[in-house]
Amino acid sequence: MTEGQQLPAVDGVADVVVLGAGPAGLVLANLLLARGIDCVVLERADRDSLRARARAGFLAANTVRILERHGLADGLLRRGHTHSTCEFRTEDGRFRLDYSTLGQGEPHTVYPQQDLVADLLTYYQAAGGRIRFGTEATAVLDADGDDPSVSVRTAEGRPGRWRARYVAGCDGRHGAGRRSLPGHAVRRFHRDHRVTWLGLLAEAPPSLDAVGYAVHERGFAGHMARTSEITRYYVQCERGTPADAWSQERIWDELDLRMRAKEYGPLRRGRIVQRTVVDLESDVLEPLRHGALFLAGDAASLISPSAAKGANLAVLEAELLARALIDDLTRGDSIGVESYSARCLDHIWRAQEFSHWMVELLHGASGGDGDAHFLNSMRRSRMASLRTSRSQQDWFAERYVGV
Ligand code: RFL
Repeated sequence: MTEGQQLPAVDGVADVVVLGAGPAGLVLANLLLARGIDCVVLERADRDSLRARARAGFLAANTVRILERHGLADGLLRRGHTHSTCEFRTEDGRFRLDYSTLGQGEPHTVYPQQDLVADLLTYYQAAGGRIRFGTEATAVLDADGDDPSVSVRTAEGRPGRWRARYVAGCDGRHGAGRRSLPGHAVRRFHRDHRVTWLGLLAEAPPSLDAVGYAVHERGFAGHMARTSEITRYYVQCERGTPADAWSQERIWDELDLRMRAKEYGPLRRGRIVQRTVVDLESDVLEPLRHGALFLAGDAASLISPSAAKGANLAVLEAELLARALIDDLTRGDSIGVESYSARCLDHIWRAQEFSHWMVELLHGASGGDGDAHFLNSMRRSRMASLRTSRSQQDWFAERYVGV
C-alpha cells in the first residue's frame, strides 16, 4: 500500500501544511520537499477524482520554464504540444495572429491540467512526500498567533488537527484558506463580468490548428485544442442556464453558427463528455498573507478563463512562495515571506488587466447593459485595431503568453 492510499491520519504536525493538491499546492509541495522541508498536503478529494478534473490546458512558456527548472516537466515536454496561433472570427471577417513571432511572444504548451496534476503527484509521492487524500481543511486557526494549526475533517467525518509553522492556502476560491482570513486583515476586490460560458469537452479532434475566438451576435464561441482526440469548446449562454439545458445537437448547431462553419469550414463533431457553467468573474485578495497563512493560486485570486491565466499564475506564485518559505525555514531569511504578497500582486493585477481586456474584446453587450450599440461598437473597434495595428499585435502577443 502506498502512502497516498493509507487511511488518512487525522492529527499531525509539519513545518508547512499545504491545503489543496491542485497545480499551486503540488508545485509548492514538490519544491519544498526537494529542499528537505517537512511538509504535508491535505486534499479534500480522493486521488482518482483529482486526476480526472479537466480544466486548464494552455501553459505559458514561463510556466514550462519553472517546471523544467525544478525537474517537473518531463510529462508535458513528452506529451504536450506547442501552440502559437489564434484565429478571430467576427462579422468583419477572420484573421490570424501567430503570437510567437510578434513582440515578446512565445508559444504555449498545450497539456491538460489533470495530466499535469497527475505528473506532479507522481513526482511528489516518488520522492516520499506526504499527502492525505479525503481530508478537508475546515479552518486555519491562530494564523497570527503562536500556535497556527489547521482543523480537518476526513471523508468518514473524523475531525482532527494539523499543527504547522506555516500554512499554504492553495485550496481554491471556496477553500478554508480564504475562509479563515479575518475581514479586518484582508480585502477582496471582486468583478463580475456579467458573462457566462458553457465550457464543454468534446470527444472530437480539434477542428482548426489555432485557438478559435468567434464573436457573433448570438454570443461568443471558442475552440481550444486539448489532445488529438479531445477539444474544448465554449459557448456563451444566458446567466443561470443549467449545464444540461442544451441538447448535444443544439450545442453543435450554435457552435457551427457562431464559428461561421459555413464560411470557414465544418467543425468535427463528437460526444460532449463534460459540461461546466462558468460565470466569468475575477477577484483579488489583498494582502495574500495573514500571519502564518499564505494564499496562492485561485485562493489568492480568481481570474476569468478568458485569457487562460489561472493555472499559470498558480505555478508562478507557488515557486515564489516555495523560495520564500525555504529561505525562512533553512536560513532564517524572512525577506521573501515579507515581500511575497506584493510580488504576487504585481503579477496578478497585470494578468487581471489583460484578462479583463480579453473579456471586452470577445463579448458585446450582455447581461442587460443599457447602451448595446455603444458597447458593441467599442468591441468592434478594439478587434479592428488588433487586426490592423502591428504595435497592438505586439502588445497582445506579449500579454497573451506572459504571466
Ligand atoms: P485548484 O486547481 O482548484 O486546486 C485546489 C485544490 O484544493 C482542493 N480543496 C481542498 N482541499 C482540502 N481542504 C479544503 N477545504 C479544500 N477545498 C478545495 C480541491 O479539491 C483542489 O484539488 O486550484 P489551484 O491549484 O490554485 O489552480 C488553479 C487552476 O486550477 C485554475 O486557475 C485554472 O484551471 C483556470 N483555468 C485555466 N488556467 C490556465 O492557466 N489556462 C487555461 O487554459 C485554463 N482553462 C481554467 C480553464 C478554469 C476553468 N474553470 C473550470 C473555471 C478552463 C476552465 C473551464
